Amino acid sequence: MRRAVCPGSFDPVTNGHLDVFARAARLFDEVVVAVGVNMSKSRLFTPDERIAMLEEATAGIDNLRVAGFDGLIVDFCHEVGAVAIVKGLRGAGDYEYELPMAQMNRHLTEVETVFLPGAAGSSFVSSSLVKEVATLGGDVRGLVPDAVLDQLLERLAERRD
Ligand code: COD
Repeated sequence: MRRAVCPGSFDPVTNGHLDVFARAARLFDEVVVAVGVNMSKSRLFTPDERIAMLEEATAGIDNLRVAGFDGLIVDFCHEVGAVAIVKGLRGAGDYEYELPMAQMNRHLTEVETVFLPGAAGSSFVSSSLVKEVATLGGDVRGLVPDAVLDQLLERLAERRD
């Protein structure tokens, strides 16, 4: 069984993330989407809310499950028996950010990182930009699953009240 982990904050999950999950699920026997904390980012949704949104959005992928994790991603990989971390690369900026993490994770363990190029149609999409545009009243339909869009607009409305 070749198992891979797709880690991220997913605050919230976007269609760019979902594209990476679907492709990882075709390459590996099982994919675990791991919801973690990025200490340099502020969050809009709790880990439980993000996990629930991911579970709904990935329900159609049979060999994928969603879990939360604390601590080092390589420790989580060992816990679930994963041989690889799969990440999407949208461009040079992602590569600069991701390469040292991949090298550090390889330094710490034997876990490899596999990079998948972001799909041309969704490489401009990030959770941060989706939140910023939606906060300022822009239309982010089609960039996140419909159920996520509803929860995003609801959360932003609560924050405005
Ligand atoms: N298309 C393709 N890929 C995309 C897209 C898109 N449109 N949007 C995002 N991605 C990719 C990102 O490049 C990233 O690889 C992944 O999806 C997740 O993105 P985010 O933004 O949800 O997640 P991050 O980058 O905030 O997550 C960071 C982690 C939580 C994974 C990281 O901080 C981590 O591993 N933390 C655990 C602690 C640890 O082990 N630290 C040491 C690391 S060496």
